[in-house]
Amino acid sequence: MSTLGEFEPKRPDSYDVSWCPGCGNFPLRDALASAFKKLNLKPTDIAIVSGIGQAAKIVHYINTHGFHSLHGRAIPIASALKASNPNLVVIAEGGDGDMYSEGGNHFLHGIRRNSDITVIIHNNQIYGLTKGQGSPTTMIGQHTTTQPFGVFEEPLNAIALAIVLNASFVARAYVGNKDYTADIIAQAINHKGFAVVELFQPCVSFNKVNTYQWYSEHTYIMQNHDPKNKILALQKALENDPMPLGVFYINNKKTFEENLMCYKQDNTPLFKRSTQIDKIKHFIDENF
Ligand SMILES: Cc1ncc(C[n+]2csc(CCOP(=O)(O)OP(=O)(O)O)c2C)c(N)n1
Ligand code: SF4
Repeated sequence: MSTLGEFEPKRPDSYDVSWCPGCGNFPLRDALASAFKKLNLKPTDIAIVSGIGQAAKIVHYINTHGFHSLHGRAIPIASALKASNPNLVVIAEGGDGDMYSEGGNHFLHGIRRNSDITVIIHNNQIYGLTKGQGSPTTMIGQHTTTQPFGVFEEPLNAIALAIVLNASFVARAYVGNKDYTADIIAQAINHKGFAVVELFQPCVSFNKVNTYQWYSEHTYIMQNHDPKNKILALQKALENDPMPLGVFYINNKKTFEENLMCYKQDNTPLFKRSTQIDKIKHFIDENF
């Protein structure tokens, strides 16, 4: 049995967490650790890859393997990690800016590739780390540091987008409900394929509109929803107010790793195989 304590970061007592008091990243981190415990995972079973931003700092605040990478680049790095070691539980994390803007391209093509990874988006509907600019999910009309007259661009509906792209697993939760969030994360990790999990995560410092109370009043948990029905999933994803929470869509299909030629006859993880440097050198000498 694993315990929650195992996921506490191994740091001296004086170590400071730089998230603001009350930030929604705290309950999100607790829910993540609870999901690991629920699945009886050990810290060394898991690798979290993050981009850049407040959300992306999570790798420092939870005890697993961690890779704090570049803005918007968590998904390709996580995909490579999973391809190299399919036995690891691989999670990519970042904010709504990181995943949908700077990393938007990787979000689209990651869904198409279908690596067996879980992608967790901390959606606070604002750029937190850089102090409150409008992000791809900021609501129309909201006044921000860079949109003082109000946002006029259409917010991105990433849940609907993921469903349209035939993502393997698409879910959403709100971190104000930690147990439910932990349950959704656990389902996503258990799912074989690219699992998109968008988590509403209040930013108490720079988003004074989408507060804890706002999310409580503007979301609801879907009951008796059939996640195998794509049209129904899309209909649910298009509901604006209140916004549904739960597993919208499940589409079981072969993963990237299952499709890779190198694993067809030999399931030894790539990172354990010897590098045949002479063959590579010979190939380059012969062909270039
Ligand atoms: C390529 C690049 N563009 C911009 C930045 C500056 N930058 C750092 S974090 C960030 C926004 C992060 O917002 P989000 O991903 O929503 O995460 P949050 O901080 O809200 O958790 C930006 C624009 C950067 N580091 N690299
Ligand atoms: S700025 Fe917002 S997202 Fe960042 S730590 Fe503070 S409350 Fe959290």
